[in-house]
Amino acid sequence: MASEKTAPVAVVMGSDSDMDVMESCIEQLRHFGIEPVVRIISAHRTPQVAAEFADTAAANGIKVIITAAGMAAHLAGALAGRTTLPVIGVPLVSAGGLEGIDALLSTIQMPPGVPVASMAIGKAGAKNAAIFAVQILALSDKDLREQLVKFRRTQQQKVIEKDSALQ
Ligand code: RP5
Repeated sequence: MASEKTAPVAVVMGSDSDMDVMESCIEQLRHFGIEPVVRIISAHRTPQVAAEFADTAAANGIKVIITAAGMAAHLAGALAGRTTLPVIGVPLVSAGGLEGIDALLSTIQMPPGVPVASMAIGKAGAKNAAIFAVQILALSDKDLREQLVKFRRTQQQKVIEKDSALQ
């Protein structure tokens, strides 16, 4: 795992039970050559650790923070309130929860002044969080920009091939 000093992206999840879904986020980042800092930090169970992480993230070289949490998912907002780094939130489905709607609303409904970029619920959101983080970094990174163009082209080609196979 890359050290916080050099990794530009952090993937922070509220529980180890979120890891199954967030693996797809981590894998997607690796596809673009980014080895993220991965942490399990809970806004509710370890609030002091969350505060310290947010307070030191920028100084540790992190440029984008991706968070993932289920239920009353306050992790993204709790971190966003303590840093000016962009925070991307992935709402997750939890056992006994409300199919992720609870986490979606908790993540997305931020008060004006402290934005969180909320993705879709679950795996799609986890993957998109990685791509969105890359898009942010690509603003000042030509290599990432080129990789994104290639990624989109490959994606487009796959759909066209599937369509052709049906004709
Ligand atoms: C959230 O509560 C976590 O992000 C997780 O999605 C959910 C349940 O956590 P566990 O009880 O599985 O640790 O804080």
